[in-house]
Amino acid sequence: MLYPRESETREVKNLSGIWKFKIDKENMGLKEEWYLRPLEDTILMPVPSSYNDITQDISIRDHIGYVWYEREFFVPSSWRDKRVFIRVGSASHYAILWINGKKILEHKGGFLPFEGEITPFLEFGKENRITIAVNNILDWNSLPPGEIIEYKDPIHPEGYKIQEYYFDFFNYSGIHRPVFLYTTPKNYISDIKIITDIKGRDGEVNYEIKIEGDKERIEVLIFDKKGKELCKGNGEKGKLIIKDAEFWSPENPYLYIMKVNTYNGEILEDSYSLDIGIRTIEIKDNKFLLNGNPIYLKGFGKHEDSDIRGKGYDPIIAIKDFNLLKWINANSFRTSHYPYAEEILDLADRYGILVIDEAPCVGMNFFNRAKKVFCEERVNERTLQYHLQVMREMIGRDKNHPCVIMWSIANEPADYEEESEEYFKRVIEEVRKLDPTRPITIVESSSPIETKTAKYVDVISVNRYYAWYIDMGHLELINFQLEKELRIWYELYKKPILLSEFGADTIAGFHQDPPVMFTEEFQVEFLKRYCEVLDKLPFIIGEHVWNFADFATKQSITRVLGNKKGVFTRQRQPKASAFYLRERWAKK
Ligand code: GCB
Repeated sequence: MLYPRESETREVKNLSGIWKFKIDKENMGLKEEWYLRPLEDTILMPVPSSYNDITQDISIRDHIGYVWYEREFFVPSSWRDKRVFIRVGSASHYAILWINGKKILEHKGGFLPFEGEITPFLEFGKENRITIAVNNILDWNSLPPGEIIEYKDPIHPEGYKIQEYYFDFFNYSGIHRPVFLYTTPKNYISDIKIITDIKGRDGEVNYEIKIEGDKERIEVLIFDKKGKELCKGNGEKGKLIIKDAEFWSPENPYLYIMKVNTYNGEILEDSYSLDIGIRTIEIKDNKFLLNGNPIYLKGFGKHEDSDIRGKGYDPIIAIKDFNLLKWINANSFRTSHYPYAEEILDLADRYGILVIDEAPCVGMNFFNRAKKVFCEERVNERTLQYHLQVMREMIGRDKNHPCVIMWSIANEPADYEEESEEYFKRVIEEVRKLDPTRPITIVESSSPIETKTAKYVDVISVNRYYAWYIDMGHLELINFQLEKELRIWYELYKKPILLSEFGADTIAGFHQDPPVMFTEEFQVEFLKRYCEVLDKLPFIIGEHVWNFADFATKQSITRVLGNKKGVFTRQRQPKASAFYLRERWAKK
């Protein structure tokens, strides 16, 4: 799927802004066909944003089920002979979209875009109405999974239910990413796939173009940053060589511009431009190679999360976060625990930050292992089919970003269960088919002996919390326990290992020396000891601290106003550990 971009032949209208909004308290909207006429009794709601923290109304924050969004938009008469598309960046977690009362689209999955053509349903030269119903319910066939628990006991009122989920971030809901209208000509470029390679000092760009409609003459051009044309090709498929190329890397995130033009005779029919980075990725001798050179990953697991906006995309927070990543000398992050807005990947391409792109497969695990996850009533064949669909959508969207260096297919699933093996084997097979160029990882909380999946991946990612969840406060055990376990991982699988999570909740401004849990001193000491171990082990390819910033979670006695493992506060101010990491990563 191509991101909406303007060109000689395309126009884009951003429908982000203030929409009308209504909570469907009794979940009656579909039955009462609210989409047929303008919504009544609405309040105002920004798009993109989560709706949960925008009002003072607790029933909106904690609503389970449908909410409705609506706005008018003007379609110029000049668009009459074009195709018009609507594209929603994401709506968490299930959405139905109507234009002027006609159903156009339905989409399941809260972290990936969906789009469709709306030309026949539009009034040209007039106002049109868009209605989107968004449902935030999670079940065992959604990703992430969840379940509605209805209490049937004397201490709860009859019919009382909650949305339960087993992942550690707040189930923010709403339209989280921008909504665009865009036009294309009748015959248009619907997809571009590129794979780059390096041959000596030259860069190779292999491209594949998909056209919807009549196949016209296709021309592919590559320009340097300054707009100088470097090479040119023809046809749907081909290879272009850039002589003496600049290769994309964190130190030099050089982006070329690839422009695809289609012609009807001599007349330009469609044109689409894409930023491309030339780089290679390879796992060799237990090293992660970028452009043939070993690279050590320094960075974080992140979240799309900030005050008031929740999971709503905000360029202000996005740029601040990239500035902080650069300031702290990080070179990478994982999109824990779902694919982030494509706008974020565009920025990572430009800032030279490497990204591990993670599927929204999180919370497939119970604390109580006696309760099975992979079974007919929970994660079953339907969940698997949906997981495969999500991988197709995610790779379809992100395949051309040079910043994306690895696919993570799940975070901490119950992969100690026998049935999980077949499930993830099939996910991995699908991902390899979709993209043979990038390595695959799965993020493990299972032990090296229990996991049924580690043998199938290229890089083993391990989340560990010694001295936090295990032997709480016992900093002195970290070196012994971590080193011992990491060596076992390596001995058993002989694969490179990323420590993908390690961290300690820390309340900014809490101090005690000698350190105790929750103080800034403890977080520094904790991270230092983990790093001492990592520095000793040659098969470690990187360290991602949990988490970049404090973030919201559901309410629980183990979370005080959310998860506080951030190296930055939720307002993006540094804790003491930020200065420690900054110094360490400057030298690493
Ligand atoms: C984990 C999870 C992450 C949690 C973190 C924690 O292992 O992957 O989502 O937030 O631990 O802080 O407990």
